[in-house]
Amino acid sequence: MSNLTFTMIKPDAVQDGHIGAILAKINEAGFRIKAMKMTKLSAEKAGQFYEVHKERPFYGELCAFMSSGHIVAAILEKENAVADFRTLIGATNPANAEEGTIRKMFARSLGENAIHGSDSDQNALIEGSFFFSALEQF
Ligand code: IDP
Ligand code: MG
Repeated sequence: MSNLTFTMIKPDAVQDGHIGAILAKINEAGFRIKAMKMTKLSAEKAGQFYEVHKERPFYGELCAFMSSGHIVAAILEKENAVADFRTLIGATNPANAEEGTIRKMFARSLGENAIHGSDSDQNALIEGSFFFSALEQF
């Protein structure tokens, strides 16, 4: 099992001024930041990142949203990183997310839900290398 996951603070949470509060929760939960940058996805790059969802009805909306503003991308390290981070961020729809989770606290809606977390060890590596070269990982 890998001890890495990948996250993005999404454009809604960046625009709403939640970068600091979200990073504090990530730190408090025991994750170490292995790589981090603020950047902006083109619509094409967002489409590549979310290619796995391209047949879903919300794909166009998702790519437009994810390229609408700045994001903060990071690789995080912790024992059991993927599962523990999914617990920390909460359900995809903030209406269904547990109290105290990042999505419950900071998301606007199902689509604009504040934060991404990888769903498997394999995807964590693929997603991390989408944003960061080996030289940018510490
Ligand atoms: P996840 O981010 O919790 O893993 P996924 O099912 O992988 O959820 O969906 C990826 C992203 O697509 C979600 O985080 C959300 O931003 C968006 N999304 C998912 N379902 C919908 C929907 O029904 N309408 C609009 N956007 C959605
Ligand atoms: Mg997902």
